Amino acid sequence: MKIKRFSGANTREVLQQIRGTLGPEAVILSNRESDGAVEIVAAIDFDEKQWNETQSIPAWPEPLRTHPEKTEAFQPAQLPAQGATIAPSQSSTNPSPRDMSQPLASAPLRDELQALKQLVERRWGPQPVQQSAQEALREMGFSEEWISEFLEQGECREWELKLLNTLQEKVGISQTSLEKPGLFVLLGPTGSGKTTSIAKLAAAQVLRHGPHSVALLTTDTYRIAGVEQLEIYARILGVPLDVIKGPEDLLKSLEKHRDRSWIFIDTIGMGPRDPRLNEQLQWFAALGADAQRFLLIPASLSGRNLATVLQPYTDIPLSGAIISKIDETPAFAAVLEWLAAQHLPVAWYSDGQKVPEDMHEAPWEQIMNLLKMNSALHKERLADDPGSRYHGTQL
Ligand SMILES: Nc1nc2c(ncn2[C@@H]2O[C@H](COP(=O)(O)OP(=O)(O)OP(=O)(O)O)[C@@H](O)[C@H]2O)c(=O)[nH]1
Ligand SMILES: [Mg+2]
Repeated sequence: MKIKRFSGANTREVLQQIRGTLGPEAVILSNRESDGAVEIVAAIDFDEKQWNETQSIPAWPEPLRTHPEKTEAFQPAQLPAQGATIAPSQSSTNPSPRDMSQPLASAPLRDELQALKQLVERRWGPQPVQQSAQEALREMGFSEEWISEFLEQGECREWELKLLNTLQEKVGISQTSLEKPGLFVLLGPTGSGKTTSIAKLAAAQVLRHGPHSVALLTTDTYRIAGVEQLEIYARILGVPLDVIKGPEDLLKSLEKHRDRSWIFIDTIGMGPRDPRLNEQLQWFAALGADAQRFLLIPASLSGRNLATVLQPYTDIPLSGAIISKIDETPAFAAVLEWLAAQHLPVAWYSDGQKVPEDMHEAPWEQIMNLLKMNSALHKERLADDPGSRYHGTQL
């Protein structure tokens, strides 16, 4: 057994000396503070029997200063791991044999070691993972309330995978596919991209099945150039366009085009308080399961705007949402939160004005990539490598 006394300005320094001299297996036999210095007696190859024989020798007698092998008697402590609480302390003013009923470490020493421990945890513990997840989710546009609920649900290390699963489960993907013929109605706030999206969807079907499979209808009779915009697309695609002024027109047109497999209906965008909006929504609600209604949601909508503007559309049955203009916003998670609350799945998303290439199907892996790529955390990467911009699956 080798016993040695070490001293230094503070516990940390002395522990380092002990580790350096005796190694990590050393045990601490005693410690005390004297004249602002810390003294610790430590041993290696500790022999309890041999040690107990020294118990008759009074602790910290004067000769001990010159014979460090002989020291006070008490249970030895293993050299603590970095930051762990260590063995006992003795009063420097009244050296006496240690009272075994007293706590092993003095309050200042305990505090110092506790502070050390916390420092280590802050730097290398689990907290940074949680923090970086929190920051990334904020950058994506999730609300504070949503983030805390999400992070409370357990382990944060795999948070991206957990987010993907959560979105898949709470929002989901619309079962609608352009593969199957149908009547597709696009609804949504003013300027959300309804007409452009109709053009994109119709163009994709014309390219696949030819112009005879497609017809376009529009209710946009109020706005100057409302019809003209779609007329231009209809002419380019070589498909018919009917203007609908009421429910009778709608039924007549549907009858007229019953041999066409894909019918797309563009609707007029109106403010949420416009009474005509409800009237129009009722026309399409009346079509029941014969029609598939999709809500266009600009990716940049958030907060109270989002809830107010979209509220009128929550009263009719919808098949899914189209998130538009994803290219225009760095953070669109607010839209995903709203969709989750409404249990409304995503059908497509658009990320540009080009017809038809800027409309995409929406598997969640792609939406997750867009969330990450758009968020500020990824802007730097984008700047370094513009080619890394993600392009989704085209229609
Ligand atoms: N950047 C970007 N612009 C888009 C996208 N989709 C549509 N736009 C543009 O947004 C503007 C409005 O699009 P429209 O298709 O006319 O929108 P709307 O919903 O039909 O508008 P109203 O009929 O007035 O209600 C046009 O300039 C489109 O080119 C998109 O995904 N990204
Ligand atoms: Mg329009």
